[in-house]
Amino acid sequence: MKNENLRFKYTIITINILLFLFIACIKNSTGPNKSLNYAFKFDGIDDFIFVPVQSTPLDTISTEITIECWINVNSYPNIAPRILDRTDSDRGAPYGDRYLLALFEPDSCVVLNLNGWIIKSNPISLNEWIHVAGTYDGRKMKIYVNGMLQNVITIDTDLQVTESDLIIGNNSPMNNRQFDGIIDELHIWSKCKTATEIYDDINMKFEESNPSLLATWNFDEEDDQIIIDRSGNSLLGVNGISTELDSCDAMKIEVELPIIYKPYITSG
Ligand SMILES: [Ca+2]
Ligand SMILES: [Ca+2]
Repeated sequence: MKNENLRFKYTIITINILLFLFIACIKNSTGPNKSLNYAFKFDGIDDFIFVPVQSTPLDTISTEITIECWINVNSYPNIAPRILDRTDSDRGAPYGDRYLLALFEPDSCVVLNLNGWIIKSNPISLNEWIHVAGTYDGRKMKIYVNGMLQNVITIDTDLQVTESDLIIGNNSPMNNRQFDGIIDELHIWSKCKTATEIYDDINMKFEESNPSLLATWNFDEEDDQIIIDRSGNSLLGVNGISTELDSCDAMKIEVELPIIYKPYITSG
């Protein structure tokens, strides 16, 4: 009788252990895999990603725009390292600058440039992740860092369609605005996002979720030569000179993006 009780006890314990292991296994297989986030590291020398965008939905941008992404800046190899650049080189600066998001070395800040109109953020830190966003509603340009409004200027310009392609991490064809650092989760919207939307979306990944989302490159695909746009507009990018390995390839690396704590959003 005593042996039977003991056997019963051990059977119950074994079943509990197996049940625990089974549940742990299921949780593990269905839970979020935090390690699967990839970004591109640009060497500040000649790296770039080229995205052919002429005659694509990006040309529908006319009065409103939002450009946002995560960056981790290592250094300033030149006066204005490009995060994203779509310029019309035929028209010459500053009017050829249709839209771009860049760093500005003399002030150690981020700038949004629309048709030569420039708005600057406060100084940013090197070697830490920051989320940056630039918006335009047809009248006001705004720039945000980590969901905080940094600056507002009132301008009067339409965003002209330009016959040029888009470069991430550099300009083209001059190759003198190289970015030294990491870029991730880059989105272009045909609407002016509000401060609340920018903050709320900081940690979001988008996939064909919004008709005003014209391009979204999260760089999470395994391939490091063809860059996938997940907006539904199929704005595919090429890493470097070609889809072969080359010296201008940005390096795909695994990163963990930070969570922003205690947001402070200023309305403006
Ligand atoms: Ca990513
Ligand atoms: Ca390549």
